[in-house]
Amino acid sequence: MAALNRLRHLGSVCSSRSVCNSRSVCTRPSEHYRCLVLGGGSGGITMSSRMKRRLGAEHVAVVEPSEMHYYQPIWTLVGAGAKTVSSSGRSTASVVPSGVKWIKSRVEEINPQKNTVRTNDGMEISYEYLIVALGLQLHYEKIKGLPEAFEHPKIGSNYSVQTVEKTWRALQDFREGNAVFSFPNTPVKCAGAPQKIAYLTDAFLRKNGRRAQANIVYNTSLPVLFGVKHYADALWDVVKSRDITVNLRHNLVEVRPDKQEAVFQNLDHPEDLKVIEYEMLHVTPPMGPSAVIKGSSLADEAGWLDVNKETLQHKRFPNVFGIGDCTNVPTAKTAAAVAAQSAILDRTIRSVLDNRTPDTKYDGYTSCPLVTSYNTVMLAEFDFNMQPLETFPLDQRVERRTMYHMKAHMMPQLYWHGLLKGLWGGPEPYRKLLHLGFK
Ligand code: FAD
Ligand code: UQ1
Repeated sequence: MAALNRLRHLGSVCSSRSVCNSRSVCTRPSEHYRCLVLGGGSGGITMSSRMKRRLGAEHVAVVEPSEMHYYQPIWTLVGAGAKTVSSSGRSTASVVPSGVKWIKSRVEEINPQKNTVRTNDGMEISYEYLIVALGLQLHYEKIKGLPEAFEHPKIGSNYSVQTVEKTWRALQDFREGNAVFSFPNTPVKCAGAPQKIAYLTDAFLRKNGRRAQANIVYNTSLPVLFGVKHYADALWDVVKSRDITVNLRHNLVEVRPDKQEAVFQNLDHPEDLKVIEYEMLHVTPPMGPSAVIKGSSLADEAGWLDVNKETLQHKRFPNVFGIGDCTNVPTAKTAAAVAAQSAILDRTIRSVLDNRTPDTKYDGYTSCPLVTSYNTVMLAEFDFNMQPLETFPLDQRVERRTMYHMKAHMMPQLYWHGLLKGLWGGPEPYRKLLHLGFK
């Protein structure tokens, strides 16, 4: 139940930092930093490290309410039993760069006209430069029956730390019937993850001699299997060879855990509702912009942080910048994109500090290691135009063991010791080097 409440109230952490004098007059402490970073996830910690190098640790603060920082990309493997959830987390205290101030609060309001931010415990923090890295919000509650249905067995979701182990439980308990996977009708982070767990389920059931008793169904709201045709074509071969049923334009709208039923709406014929009985259900929740950004003048019409897609500088407030899932940068939302964006944003901010117009040009680099079994990955890498932008001079549509090794063993090290320390800005230099002499 505690886990459920956390899912319902992602964000209602509350404490009081008010200072009261002897006459019980309460004042709200205020602080000022040259650079204030909102959110201590992948983008926030990475930029805190880079800003510490640029400005000095004492001039940087990061606002983040969570005690723990998670490496979310590994949750795909946690849901399939190949990694433990504990291996995905470290304390926030250990990842905030030394000397940088960690403000353990939740941002409630951003006021870019006054260059201030207000937190849930009543602090007002002013800044010279603001970096917004608040990620996105999960909306399990937008599916009827959720999040309560997570109290029941046979249902899980790799998208939250509270539910990822439930996917593994459901997979182990699978005996006979439908294994059903969903993809919502909203932007999502790591758009490959909803289908990766379907491939891992296939591989697990084959390994355990139960595949013949299973009907694997991947229902996606999208009109395509994957947004980049180059990889989508190869993925269609994968689903065919694994005997996975794919239904496009099918959106999960209700879960009935008592009957083990999932209800999907056909988005092309909204009156058409299909009920499917499940033996295992993996839910990818609807996602949306951070409520704090949506409620501020920093948002675009849809609620995402409104930045220039090449420089990552805010379109109306030149001392405000954004990185990662919270922005309206039109590329797939991934940690790989955060890596490439961090190098760009560092250069943009250097230009602003030097009083020069930023001339940085982010190309939209993003990557999705498509796990297709317990030892293979198809490494998708692409740009704003949904064109492949591949690091290795190989046909990356091929499922490879080396790429699985990279995803499962090398990427976590690169994340904790490279990206978060501000030392990894994406593979562009290596791509250029490796493609010397190739077309
Ligand atoms: P986050 O890392 O989510 O950080 C946002 C931070 O903001 C959080 O720490 C949060 O607590 C904090 N916050 C939120 N609201 C407030 C507030 N009001 N005040 C203060 N702080 C707040 N990416 C890849 O590159 N490759 C992959 O293979 C991959 N697989 C994935 C698989 C899964 C199952 C998932 C869930 C994600 C995957 N990703 C992958 C995506 C990747 O994890 C995200 O794109 C990345 O973490 C985005 O970084 P971010 O800083 O924008 O957001
Ligand atoms: C990457 O840079 C990155 O960020 C650390 C990821 O997130 C976990 C990735 O999944 C990938 C694939 C990259 C890109 C790196 C290489 C070496 C292709």
